[in-house]
Amino acid sequence: MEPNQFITPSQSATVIVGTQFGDEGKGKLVDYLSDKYDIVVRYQGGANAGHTICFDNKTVVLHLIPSGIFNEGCVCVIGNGVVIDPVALLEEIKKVEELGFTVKGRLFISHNAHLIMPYHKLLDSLHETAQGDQKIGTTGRGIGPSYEDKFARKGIRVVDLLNPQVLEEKIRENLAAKNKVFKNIYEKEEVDVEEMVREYQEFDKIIDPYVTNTQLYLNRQLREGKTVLLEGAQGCLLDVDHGTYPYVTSSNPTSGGACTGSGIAPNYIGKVIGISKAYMTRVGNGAFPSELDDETGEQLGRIGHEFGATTGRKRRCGWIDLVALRYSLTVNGVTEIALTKLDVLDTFDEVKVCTSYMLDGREIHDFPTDHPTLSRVKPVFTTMKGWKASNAHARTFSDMQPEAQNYVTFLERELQLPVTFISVGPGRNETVFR
Ligand code: 2SA
Ligand code: GDP
Ligand code: MG
Repeated sequence: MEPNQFITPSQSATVIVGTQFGDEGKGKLVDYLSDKYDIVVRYQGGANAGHTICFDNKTVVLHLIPSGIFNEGCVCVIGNGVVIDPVALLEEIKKVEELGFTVKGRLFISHNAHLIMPYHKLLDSLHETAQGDQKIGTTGRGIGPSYEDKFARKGIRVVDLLNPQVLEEKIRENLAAKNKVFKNIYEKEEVDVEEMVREYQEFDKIIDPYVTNTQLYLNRQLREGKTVLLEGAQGCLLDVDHGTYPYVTSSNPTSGGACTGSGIAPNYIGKVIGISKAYMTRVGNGAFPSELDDETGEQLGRIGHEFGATTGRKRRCGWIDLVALRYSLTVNGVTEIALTKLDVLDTFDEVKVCTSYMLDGREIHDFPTDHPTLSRVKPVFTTMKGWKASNAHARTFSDMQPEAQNYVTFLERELQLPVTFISVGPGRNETVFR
């Protein structure tokens, strides 16, 4: 082979990663950017995610299907790193089709993705109840127990749905073990194995048209010059390795997870867009240094409609935390920032930014990832003048209120990265693109 025939990876894959505790507005950003990409891929998590997209006076929440599905020119892929509840997936396919969009031929599911079975959801809720005050505050969608089985090498995968015999064996084997737990530990009734085998064998023909070897498909498409957008779920601070463990989800939302969860080779990744709210929220338990347990926090939640897109739970609110963000930008190799929900700050007299923490009388600038230490830090805030006016109609940076511009440039200076996308409302067009 001549040297000029060697293949140079194109770096035409972009990752969108949540830099906080999730719900930064990934659905909106992915939907907005998807017309610039050929393929959109979900790479981790499952139906715990709730990604909201607002277009044509409609608000749609997606849990599993990538947020590029409302752009007909875009192919969507659910990667091997996602845990799929087939019942939830089929419901979602139906919902998207009812909205008038084509799904067949545009959605591909990795044959290697693991399944969420009904016993995973049951275990999720039993574990949580048993933990009492120490509970994680999961979404109850069976995420943790499904990933547990994956890593214990007992999981049932999408490909198994296509082989009735293998599927039956795996269900029997898994349920025999789980039923012991239900009966002996939780004193619950056993789950009926025959019924589950019958129910899950029926997915075979329905799911078959969507299943493919997505690892090979994606790498081949990239090699042929196609562009790929990787859509993270949750956020860096919920990452099982890099987040506020144990108050995390059971996967890797960080940009590294984009490769393991899709099979895309790392040298295809060019940009990593880190998405952050102009303030901060968390749903579920765990430390949150810049949390506002007062009327200001309530106000942020009220104006920002901060309720879980999957469970409807109230989200905790606080000011933006640059200690956490700097850590997150580093761990993810973020190359540019997308700032969302700036409009939520429109009515505040002043806006605060957490720039460091106090720990045992010392000022620190590095984010402690061990939870007991993080729980003890106290935020140090810089106060900025609010803009007290709407930016909803701004489409360029210069259209924005001067104090809002100041806020953005302050963040850029502190974080040493450009803010290239500013969202000033939930709608597709309510966006300043720089
Ligand atoms: P799980 O269910 O095992 O992944 O829960 C573990 C922790 O991860 C958090 N988590 C989330 N945090 C923010 N948003 C998520 N999606 C939904 C949304 C949440 C909802 O879009 O609003 O509706 O409640 C999400 N998914 C998981 C979870 O709260 C636990 O802290
Ligand atoms: P995701 O999980 O990161 O996709 O975010 P969610 O959909 O869970 O939560 C984000 C919420 O904020 C959704 O209700 C969006 O419609 C909404 N949203 C996104 N961007 C903006 C914005 O710039 N302003 C306002 N007011 N709402 C926004
Ligand atoms: Mg969400």
